[in-house]
Amino acid sequence: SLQKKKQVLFDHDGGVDDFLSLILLLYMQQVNVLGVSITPADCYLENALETTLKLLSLANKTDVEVGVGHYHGVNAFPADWRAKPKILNALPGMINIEAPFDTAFYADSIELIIRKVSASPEPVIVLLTGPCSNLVHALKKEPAIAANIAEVVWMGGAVDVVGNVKTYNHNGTAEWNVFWDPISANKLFKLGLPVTIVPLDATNSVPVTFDFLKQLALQSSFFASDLAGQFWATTIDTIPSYEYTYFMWDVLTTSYLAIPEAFEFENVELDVSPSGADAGRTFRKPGSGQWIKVATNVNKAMFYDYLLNQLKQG
Ligand code: AGV
Ligand code: CA
Repeated sequence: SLQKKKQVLFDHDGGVDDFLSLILLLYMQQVNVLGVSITPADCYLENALETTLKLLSLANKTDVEVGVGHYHGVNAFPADWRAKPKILNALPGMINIEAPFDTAFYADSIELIIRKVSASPEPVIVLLTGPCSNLVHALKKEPAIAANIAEVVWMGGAVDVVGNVKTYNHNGTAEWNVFWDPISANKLFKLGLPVTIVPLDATNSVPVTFDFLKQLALQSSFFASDLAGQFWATTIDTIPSYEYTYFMWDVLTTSYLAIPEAFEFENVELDVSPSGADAGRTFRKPGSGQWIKVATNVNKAMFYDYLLNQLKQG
């Protein structure tokens, strides 16, 4: 089409749905991926780098530069969650792809974000499917890049619903991406950037169901559908040990770039608790002037249809 492509910088944190988001993003017609940055939050950096490089290779997009984050948030993810995506690199569709995943070869995330946002002739959409630390640190180091950010799109928060953090000394009100580095999240909302969040309020309505996986399996002659089905299958053991269901958290957030019309939003003055028993809680704070565009609902049929269609690749 004649419409200009959206220039997107993607920072993910190596969870299974972060990689499903990367697959989706790499095949999105309306998007040009400027770079991919990894936050070592819901992953171990080496594994996540390897998976990222393999997926870029499979999509014939090895020209997309990758950056690695070295900052660690104050509230670590459980080690078994972080180790989980290691299995992705051993799947039949992934194991034989060469990927030089020595982290020393790759740019630091903060440097990558500053360089890519500064160099883009068009304002950039920064898509975050993990904590927001790399972006906030980049903005601190080089505040001028704010002028070339069109929108920050972030999977994070739980506004009017219960959070998903269940750990010691916490009251359960926070979502994990915010909780990992609540200080950066607190800063992000104070910067006056156009921020759109897709919180648990919206993602709770899109679980990864067996019905969806069965439909996906029926189109597994497409390579992307086959691979995505294998990725999702690796998440099944999280049921019901910690939470009842794995959700389309990051995948829904990424889909917003292509099907914004499927979403309902509310503009909310929002704040983040930086510490304490509710660290990482995203809460309404009228009068704060911290206006955030919050996804509150999604047209489920439109979303699942879009997803199934986009995975008909290869
Ligand atoms: O809180 C949702 C975020 C998303 O970015 N992540 C997973 C998604 O990538 C943390 C998370 C919450 N529950 C989880 C998570 C679970 N059961 N397993 C792994 N990660
Ligand atoms: Ca994630």
